[in-house]
Amino acid sequence: MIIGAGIVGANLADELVERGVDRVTVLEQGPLPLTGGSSSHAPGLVFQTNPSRTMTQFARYTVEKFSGLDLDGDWCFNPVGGLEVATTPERLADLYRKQGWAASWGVEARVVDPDECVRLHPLLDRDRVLGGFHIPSDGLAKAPRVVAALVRRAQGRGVQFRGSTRVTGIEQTGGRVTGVRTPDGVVPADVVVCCAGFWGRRVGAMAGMAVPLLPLAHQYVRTGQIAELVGRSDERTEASLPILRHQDQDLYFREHADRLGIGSYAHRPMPVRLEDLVEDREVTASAMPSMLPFTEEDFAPSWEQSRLLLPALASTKVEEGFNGIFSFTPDGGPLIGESPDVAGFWIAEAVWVTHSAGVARAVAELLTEGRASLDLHGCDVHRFEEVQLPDDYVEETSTQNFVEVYDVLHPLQPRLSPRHLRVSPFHRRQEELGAVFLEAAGWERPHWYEANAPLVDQLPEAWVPPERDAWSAQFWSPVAAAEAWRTREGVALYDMTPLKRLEVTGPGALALLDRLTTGKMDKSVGSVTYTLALDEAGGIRSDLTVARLGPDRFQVGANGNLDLDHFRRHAPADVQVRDITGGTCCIGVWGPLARDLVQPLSREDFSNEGLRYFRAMPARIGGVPVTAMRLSYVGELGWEIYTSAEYGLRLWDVLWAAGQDLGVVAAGRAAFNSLRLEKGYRSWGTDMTTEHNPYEAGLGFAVRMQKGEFVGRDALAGIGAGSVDRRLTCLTVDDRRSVVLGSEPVYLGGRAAGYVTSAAFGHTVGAPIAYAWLPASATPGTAVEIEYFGRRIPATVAAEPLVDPEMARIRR
Ligand code: FAD
Ligand code: THG
Repeated sequence: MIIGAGIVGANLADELVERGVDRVTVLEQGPLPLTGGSSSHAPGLVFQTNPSRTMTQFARYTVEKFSGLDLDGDWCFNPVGGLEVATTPERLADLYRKQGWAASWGVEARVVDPDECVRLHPLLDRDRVLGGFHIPSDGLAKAPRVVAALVRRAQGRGVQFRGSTRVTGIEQTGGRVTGVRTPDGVVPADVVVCCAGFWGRRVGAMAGMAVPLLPLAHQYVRTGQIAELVGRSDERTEASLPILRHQDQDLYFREHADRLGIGSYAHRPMPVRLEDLVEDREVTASAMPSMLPFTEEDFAPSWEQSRLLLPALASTKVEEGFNGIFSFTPDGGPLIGESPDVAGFWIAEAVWVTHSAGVARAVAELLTEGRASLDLHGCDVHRFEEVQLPDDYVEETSTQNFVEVYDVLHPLQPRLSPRHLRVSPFHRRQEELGAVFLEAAGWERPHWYEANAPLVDQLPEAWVPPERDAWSAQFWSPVAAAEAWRTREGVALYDMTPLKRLEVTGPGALALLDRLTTGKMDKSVGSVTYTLALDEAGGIRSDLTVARLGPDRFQVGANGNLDLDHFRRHAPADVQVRDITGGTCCIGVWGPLARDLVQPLSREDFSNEGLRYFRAMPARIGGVPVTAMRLSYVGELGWEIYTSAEYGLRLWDVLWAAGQDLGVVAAGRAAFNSLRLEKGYRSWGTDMTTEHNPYEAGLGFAVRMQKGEFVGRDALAGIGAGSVDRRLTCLTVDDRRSVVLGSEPVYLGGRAAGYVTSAAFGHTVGAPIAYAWLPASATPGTAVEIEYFGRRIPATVAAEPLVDPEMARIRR
């Protein structure tokens, strides 16, 4: 059962029948096929290039699929190409960054000069344009026609579509969906996928599911006739010039035969309350529930700007306009996933036309195969933390997303509000030390501490970091080099509180962990295991540490809320899975002097024999009850020291005071990320995802094939480190100074052959490090080039890890 016959619902019905699913029904509140939802008025610009690889792949599939569709011979996709223009130097630079994403994700595109911009789009004012980004395979999707074509095709293959049928409730028994309620009665269904677009929150609520999206209005107008366009395209072809973006002014343009359509994000955010919509009225191409009356004054500045960019508009005016409604989310990503409480109730919402076919294909794969071929972690509705689900958070952040939709955003740029949603117990001390905080999952996380600035002048010659370019210097400080130095040569305190922690307890806990991970879990109490959670196809869902704290009690160090959702979903009745992140805290005490700091504070034995590498024990440190785990993501001697939240500040103060003679520093995420890359430790979600198996990711050592059955085992049979064709590969930059940030394309023999996942300057090795997905043929010593803002930076494949391959530092 699919709710909603917009571009998402129609594509999903089509993808499901294509996979042999029968008895599919689509219920739609509006008439068919023009339902009155967002897809019924969308101008359908498809710009494929996106910072997210997954979103770009979704878009590529949309282009491919719609290109093969027509309705009675009329086009569904018009490949006019895409052109984004720059009118500021910052934007021009950003277009080069986009060119990099396109190359990384496999879209052919290039930055072009102003003359070429004008040749491609003759209406442009040559003097205003500094350059453009041209994507020949972008174009226009005719969304209402795609819906009509897909409805027809799916009907022909047995899908039932019922228009004018509103879903008013979700029926469930014993935590499973059984059907949906409509004014005509209950329609039974064992699987329900809600594709209700911006109505999604309302339908989600019927199943008790939080759907973090906000309906916002966005202005779109059509001009009168433009002399320069007469004769170029007719009503049937509609357009021949590339779709155009003028992101410096939050505008986009397309042709409607001899007129232009202009969309604007430049106006004030206009959140929409569903209660205020006029529903149940006739739907025509110009009047429907998802279209609000045009507010002309909001468009005035955009009209001015449009006329500056396209002087030909001087001879015409805005002839008609509307404020159209669609969905925004806290991070701009779509919302895909199954309800945690009502099995069989799924959503696929906050999806642009651009990504619609790709999202539908992924959902169809999830429903038929249990997994999607593309990495969905940025789309999964369970990526949000509890604090990110309330209405005020969703409204504020989604509105911010609307405002910033076309802004040039640095990958580390934090939102300014809401902040301070979650702070660790040491927050006050961190502020006193001049912590520069960025935000993740609602947590305030120190990136470096200004109190360490004097150490920069004391850096030994070999540790002095090179100057950075202005872009990579943002949200970075040379203080990070000092903190890395003190970690490798002294001792440092890291706030590990935001690391997601789950407690898995109960008689079935061991069996559950054994089944869901690749490691041997039946080890002695006190063992800690680095392990992987795989999907059925052997793709990496997460990498975890599992500490056995009691026969039936485990503490799992996880990567995020998706892990919580995964474990909860699979936990039988005799296992409890609890998120203990908030009630606890953690300090990583790491460095060659870590033992000198900790041992005098405790009567427990912190010697190498007393607590071996990858072992955990309860202890008291300065009178504070803790659990100490001997492991280190930065690759140094030391422990993760956990305690409950109320002792956190005391723990920090005790360690801090005792460390003064040893020159202890507080260190932040910037140093942390650099140190972990030097040690070759992967970061799930960035370095590897469900798209990669453990051998490709260099994590085969964490897979115990001999242990017996576990999820993903069958898929790995016969695969090994030697049989993969691509690998997560360590690169160092040859000039030892050009830093890259991630997502850049990597060229091998002059051809784009892969892309950077994580990158950082390696302070210990004195060179920038980049991890990249590359063909397995790129073995150590291979020369490659990384493209950064259009510049090719020579780099070399290195044997990894770069620091302490013999584990001497960590095991002493
Ligand atoms: P919809 O098309 O809204 O479909 C949801 C359907 O669910 C509706 O038909 C609705 O009637 C039905 N429904 C809701 N509740 C119920 C219920 N209780 N029972 C039964 N049925 C129900 N995207 C692009 O990619 N490119 C663009 O150029 C572009 N331009 C845009 C311009 C404007 C002005 C606007 C407003 C949006 C634009 N978008 C664009 C975004 C795009 O239109 C939407 O993201 C997309 O159409 C959403 O598709 P959907 O299928 O999720 O939602
Ligand atoms: N600490 C804890 N849990 C975690 C992380 C952490 N869970 C999520 C994430 N981080 C997991 N990532 C890693 C990556 C590497 C290591 C630990 C956690 C690590 N690896 C050793 C190595 O590769 O040499 C493992 C050696 C072994 O298996 O014995 O230490 O930061 N609590």
